[in-house]
Amino acid sequence: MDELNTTAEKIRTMEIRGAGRIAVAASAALRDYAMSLRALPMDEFNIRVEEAARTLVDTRPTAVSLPNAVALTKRHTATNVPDAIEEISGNAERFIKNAGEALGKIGRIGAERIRDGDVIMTHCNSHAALSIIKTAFDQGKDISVIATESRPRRQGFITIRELNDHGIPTTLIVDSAVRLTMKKVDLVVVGADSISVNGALINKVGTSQLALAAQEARRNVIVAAETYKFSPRTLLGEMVEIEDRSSDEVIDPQVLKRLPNVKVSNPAFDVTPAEYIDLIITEVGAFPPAMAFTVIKDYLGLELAL
Ligand code: RI2
Repeated sequence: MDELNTTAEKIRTMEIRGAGRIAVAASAALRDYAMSLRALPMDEFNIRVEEAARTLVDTRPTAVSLPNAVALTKRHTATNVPDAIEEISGNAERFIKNAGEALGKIGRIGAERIRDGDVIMTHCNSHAALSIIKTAFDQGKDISVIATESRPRRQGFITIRELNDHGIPTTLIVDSAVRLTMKKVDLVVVGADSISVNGALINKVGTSQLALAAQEARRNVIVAAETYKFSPRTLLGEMVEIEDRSSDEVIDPQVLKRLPNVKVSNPAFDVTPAEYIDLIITEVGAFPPAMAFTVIKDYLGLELAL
């Protein structure tokens, strides 16, 4: 369980981050852990796999990619341990391969929506959103990007480094400059941590401000999301939990200690209603948010809701 706990800790502390990456890391960790349980009797094996699955899922509450990846990896119909390990390993290999290929497909499908000369605003650091932007650039389109800083953890700095290394002209802005800067933007491209059955997007806090400003300025908002970022449990009325992270990410704890009347709230995500989203680009096609149910039913399976 040591290695699995190490992965869980890296996800919790965000050493491994991004909804897609945590899903892939969790799937691999569960596979490796299951393989280490070869000597156990079947019922003990199942109990340990369930415990490990819970440990991974409990690390971060918002990105549904994590429970989806764990559920898709752990399921098996075997009656003996070697067969169960084989099924789980196969599930993990499939999930990890599909997740990798999905990024390329999203890039190609999404790039169709980018025109020559477009100025694209993005928020935080999304591999799926960047795949669209990089693909459009690689197709020879003359594009540039406005990237938000994305406080408090400043994942925007990861984004500007990646864009810089790709040779894409990029402007960094602070989060509060989003509305003012929207005038210069042609469209917004962001990633997703979860998409609920009503087509609402749950993504890095501040995303809904980009969407509001885009709506006001009549700019399109495109979401880049693998199908495993759709939330089957929202079908049962479950709400996506918004992760509240430590105040240490926002303010020096020593400074806060000297301010007895001040507390810090640090929600890591926010919700953008479907009305603010024009298109969701997945690896199986581009969907309006109203088709979220179809994506869940046809590409994830309704049994994941249970
Ligand atoms: P990809 C990230 O969450 C951001 O909110 C980003 O938009 C989303 O995951 C999707 O990222 P965090 O882990 O899977 O930084 O597209 O909290 O890389």
